[in-house]
Amino acid sequence: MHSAHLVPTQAIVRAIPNSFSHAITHNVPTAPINVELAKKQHRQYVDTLRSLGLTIVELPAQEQLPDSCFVEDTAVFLDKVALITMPGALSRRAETQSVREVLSGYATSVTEMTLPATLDGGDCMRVGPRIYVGLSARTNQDGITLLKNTFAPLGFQVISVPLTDILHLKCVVSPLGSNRILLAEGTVAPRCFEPNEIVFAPKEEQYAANCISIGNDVIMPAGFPITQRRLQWEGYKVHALDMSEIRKADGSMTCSSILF
Ligand code: CIR
Repeated sequence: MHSAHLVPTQAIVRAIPNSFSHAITHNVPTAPINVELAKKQHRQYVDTLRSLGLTIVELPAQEQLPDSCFVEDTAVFLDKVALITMPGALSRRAETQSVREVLSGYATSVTEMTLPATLDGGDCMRVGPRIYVGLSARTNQDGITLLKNTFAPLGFQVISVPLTDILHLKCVVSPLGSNRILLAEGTVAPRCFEPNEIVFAPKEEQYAANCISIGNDVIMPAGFPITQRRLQWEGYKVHALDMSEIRKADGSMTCSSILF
C-alpha cells in the first residue's frame, strides 16, 4: 500500500551550468538568459527549500547537458521506488545516469525505462493515492504503461491526462497537499482531477500554477499577485521567488528538484 502523503524531508537538486543559455526553450525570450542571474535565482530556490527544513543533495553542474538542472524530469520517486525515466527530448537522455546513481542510495527498487517508452517527470503529479500523468509531446503511452506497471502495485491509481500545447502536466497544475491542487483556469478540464479540491490560478497567471507545497508553506514564482493572494487567503504561507531567467528555459518550481 502506498504511504499517505508525507511532507518531504529531502531534495535532490543540480546546479545550473554555464551552458544554461543553450537549454531547450519554446518561449521566444524577449532577452537572452542571464546565466549568472539564473544561478542566483537557483541558489535562492535551494536556500528556500533548506529554510523549510529539507536536507539538500546538490549534484554538480553538468556543462554538456544544459537542461540538467531540471532534475524532476529524470525520475519518479515515490515510496522508495524509483522509476528512472527516458526523457522525451533526445538531448536530455544522458541526464538520468547520475540521478540513478544518487537515487540508488535511497531507493529499495530502481526501474529504468527503455525506448520506445518516454516520460518526463514533469508530466507526473502525485496527489494522495493518485498519480496523474500527462500524455504529451515528451511522455508517450508506453511510458505511461511502465509508470502504471511500476506504481499500481504499490496501490497508486495512475490516471492519464491528454495534453495539447502544454509542455508538461505540471506546467498548469500542481499539488497542494494530499487532496487539493492548484490549477490554471482554461487549461486542463477540472473534472480530470475529481475528487480533489481545486484552487484556481487565473489563465493569465498560468505560470504560477506550478508551485511546491510543503506542509503549510508554498513556494511559487514572484509576480503573480492574484494567485499569491488566493493561496494566502487559503491559509498558506507563501514564499515568492524571482524565476525570470529559469522561466526563459521553460523551467519552473517543481522541475528544479526531486522531493522525497
Ligand atoms: C525542457 O524543455 O526540457 C527544459 N528546457 C525545461 C524542462 C522543465 N521541466 C519541467 O517543467 N518539469
